[in-house]
Amino acid sequence: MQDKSLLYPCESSARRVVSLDGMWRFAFDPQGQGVDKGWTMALPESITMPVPASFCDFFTDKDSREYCGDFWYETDFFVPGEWEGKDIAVRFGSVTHHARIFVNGVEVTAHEGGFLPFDAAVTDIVRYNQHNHLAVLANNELNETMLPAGRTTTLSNGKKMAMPYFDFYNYAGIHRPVKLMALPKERVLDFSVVHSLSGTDADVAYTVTTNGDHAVCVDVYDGAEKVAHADGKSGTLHIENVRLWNVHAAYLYSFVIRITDGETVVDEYHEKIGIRTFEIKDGNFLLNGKAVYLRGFGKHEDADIRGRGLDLATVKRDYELMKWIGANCFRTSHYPYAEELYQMADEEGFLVIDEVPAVGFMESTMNFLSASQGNGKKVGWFEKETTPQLLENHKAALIDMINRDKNHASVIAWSILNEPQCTSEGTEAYFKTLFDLAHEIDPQKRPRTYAIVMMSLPNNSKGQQFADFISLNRYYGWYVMGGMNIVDAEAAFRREMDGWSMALHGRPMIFTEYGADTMPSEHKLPSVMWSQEYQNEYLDMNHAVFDSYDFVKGELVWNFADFQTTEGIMRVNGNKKGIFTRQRQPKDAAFHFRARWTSLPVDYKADK
Ligand code: BDP
Repeated sequence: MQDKSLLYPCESSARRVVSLDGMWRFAFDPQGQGVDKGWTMALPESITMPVPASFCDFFTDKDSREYCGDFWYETDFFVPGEWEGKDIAVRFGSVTHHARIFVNGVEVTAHEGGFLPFDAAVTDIVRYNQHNHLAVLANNELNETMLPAGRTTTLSNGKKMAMPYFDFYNYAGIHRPVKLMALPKERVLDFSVVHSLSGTDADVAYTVTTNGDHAVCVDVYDGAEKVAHADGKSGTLHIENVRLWNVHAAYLYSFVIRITDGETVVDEYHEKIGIRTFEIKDGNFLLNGKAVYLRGFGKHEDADIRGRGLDLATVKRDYELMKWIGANCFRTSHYPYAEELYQMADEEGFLVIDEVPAVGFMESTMNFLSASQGNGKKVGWFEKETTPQLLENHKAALIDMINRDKNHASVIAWSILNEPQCTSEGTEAYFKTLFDLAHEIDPQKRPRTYAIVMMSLPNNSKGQQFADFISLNRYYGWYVMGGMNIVDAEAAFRREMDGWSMALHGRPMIFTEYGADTMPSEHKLPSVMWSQEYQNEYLDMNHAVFDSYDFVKGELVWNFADFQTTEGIMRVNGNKKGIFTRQRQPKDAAFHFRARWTSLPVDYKADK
């Protein structure tokens, strides 16, 4: 199967999907000897390992939890005889960070990047009506051409250690569902939709890509009722009296794409799609033509025990909490999340800023975890020997993210980097390539942004002119002038905002990060930093600043919940800036946000 497709697996009259999730077998391979020793066919010694999950937090010894290098997963899967004549593929939601896939001992594919899906074509290798062997050789080392960026060091005992340039734990493993698929030889590879509204009706311009020449048609259903039909690989679907997708009031239509040969259905693909428009106009975010003020979080895929592995129970709890608190938006900091999260956002009416894993693009000066260990250096990130390769990897991840997520109503914008070092000469060329690419491949031409680090100001941020809206990560009153100094922090913050007001040229600004580490155990009157009282004072100051600048059109606090990081003197078993604990219970600040976000009008500051 040559034809790459990032479509989410679906069952239909022409397609079969079987989950391969469950208890697999697992082994570390610190010497990198597995391939030579035939581990592709069977692991000589293995332990059990659940899929999907990070392997790290199951272990009770530190060497295993912190393991860095090659590791293997294996399982068996059965291929039904009635699938003969179809194309067979194994689809991984994600494997972090590098993966080589072997079926019955034969290498079928390899993939770079730990946060996006890929397929392994196995049609010519599988044995029908029999069990087949599936092995995954993965690796979690970091380097500077990767997204996310970091490096790998070797300790005096010979063991490797990951040195992330980013502030989240380097969880690794098979993080997302694994599926076995039987697909028709001639099939839908991709499709896209672009919505426009006229009065009470909608026009959905669509394009379908297939690997054949047979006829294509698209039907749209509202429940059981067919509401639109069009023939051809591209065209327009007209929906009368459309029920639009909206914030906290989602509505999804069922799109069915068919390839037909006379009366015979060759392929059939289903997807639920919300119809809405999203644009920036006159400094506002407009959803279906109406202004919306963004409120919500920067998040992580992170939870006890399973690490970064997809856990639908945690996903459900997170959405319930986000509804309770009055949020309407989140950023997938700092990587594209599992597809199931965007499906939930579509169902629940949340707005998503989708971020590619371009994080750690700064030589450790801002990465205090590393800098605090004496590794801080100042060089331009986009003038390094590694930059050309990094750019290639960045482009590949951006293309796959946009292609994967482009039809979600919930996805309103692309975040192309988080906190890059963007003051040096190479920045502009690097940024331009990626911002142009995002525009070129997204049929809906969603706005593009990147999260701008502290000290990157309007006069020294070389990439900011490419952003359709400005996203700031700011920590006035935490990293900068915290505690009693918060008065000066506010004054400095306002000075910076005055500077930005001259550089926006009509673009809206949002905060993609602001927050204060807070131990749920600590209360103190009057406050001290790290206490719950200080978190609220910090938020009051920040919100007062946001409220006095009309061009601020959104606030995404850092972070939804406490999350695991590398150990270090700046972190107490993880980052504690959560508004909820890692176990998803509220800190005092959660009630603070609930009061604010449920009372701010949907279109707060719209007429300003
Ligand atoms: C920013 C990063 C984020 C960190 C956060 C923090 O974008 O990943 O977790 O600061 O320090 O620099 O809490």
